[in-house]
Amino acid sequence: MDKKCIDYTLYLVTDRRQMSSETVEKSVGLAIEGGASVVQLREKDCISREFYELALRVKSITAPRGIPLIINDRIDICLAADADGVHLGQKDLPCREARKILGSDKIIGVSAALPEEARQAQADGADYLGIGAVFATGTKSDTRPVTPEIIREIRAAVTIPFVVIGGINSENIKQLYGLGINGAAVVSAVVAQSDITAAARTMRKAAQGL
Ligand code: TZP
Ligand code: MG
Repeated sequence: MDKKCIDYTLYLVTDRRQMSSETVEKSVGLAIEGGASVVQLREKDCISREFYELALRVKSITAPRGIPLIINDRIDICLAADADGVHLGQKDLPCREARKILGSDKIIGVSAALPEEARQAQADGADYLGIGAVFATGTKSDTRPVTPEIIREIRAAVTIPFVVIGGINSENIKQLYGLGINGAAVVSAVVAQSDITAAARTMRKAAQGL
């Protein structure tokens, strides 16, 4: 996986509580078919053994298709399953410590809602940022609002790619065009839809306008 060539256009985040398919693997496969270009496995209530085994099953879908697999929060699961990277929030291990553990090849993404957090993440070796919440979302409760003005400031503050996240759909994303965003990270706009492939296709087309 060449970290420098990752296509962040449609960054799918999983959520088993919202998905319309029977398994996480199935929603991931259907979303990739519709154009998801990165997959983040996000499990909030999962024992370690299950998370690990699920990561292996999801990797068997993503890896042959050349799609990067990012593990939410868990550096240990990333290493054990040999996933492509991790995504860390501001309350998770600091990026610079994660980089020491993971080495230079793994992808590290960091959530940021302020230019200073974005700057710090880049200085600490982050490969990309997740910026949000840009719109109201029912998927995550403890979000901080990010305005287009803040997105502009973050774009000016860092050179690494970033995706936006939070309540994004194929209509409201148009309000974010022209801000230098590299991709859209979505949960409900894809995995909660009855036709996951069609939803991903529509979302991808909209995200290509960013
Ligand atoms: N981080 C910030 S908002 C969010 C996360 C994980 C949830 C995004 O979910 P949705 O359904 O796309 O609003
Ligand atoms: Mg986290």
